Amino acid sequence: MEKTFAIIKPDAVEAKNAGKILARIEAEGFRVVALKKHSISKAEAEGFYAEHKERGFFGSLVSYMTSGPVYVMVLERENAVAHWRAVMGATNPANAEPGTIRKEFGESIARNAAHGSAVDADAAREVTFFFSAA
Ligand code: FUP
Repeated sequence: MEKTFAIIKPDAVEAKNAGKILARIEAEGFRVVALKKHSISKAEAEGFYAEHKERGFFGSLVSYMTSGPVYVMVLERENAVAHWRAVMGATNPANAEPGTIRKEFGESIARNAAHGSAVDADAAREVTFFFSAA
């Protein structure tokens, strides 16, 4: 079994789509190992997205991620990292496959409803960023 880290982002929480996204997570066979509603601080957002700090969208990404509460989660299933990325769809909802979370719930590339770790090493780092070891 593999774990990944996921966020239901501020736009989706604000739009009351978190329940639908959680239902999809369960329908996809994930076990929700940990879940909390959390208001991300500016320092947390800057640290979490540090790899993007030189990008033009960094400031707006940080202000968006701190604009309202999110749900942070640890999800487990076989092939969890790749499967959650597939269920989320492409970063830009306009390019996401029909039926994916970002196609269904994302508003734009900046407000794209969900986050998922890109690779195993990121999942381990991102889980410990928001959760202490159980
Ligand atoms: P992803 O791994 O699919 O979340 O995508 P990235 O790591 O490339 O980007 C992280 C977040 O930065 C995206 F979810 C949204 C934001 N972003 C923008 O706002 N504009 C861009 O052009 C690219 C990414």
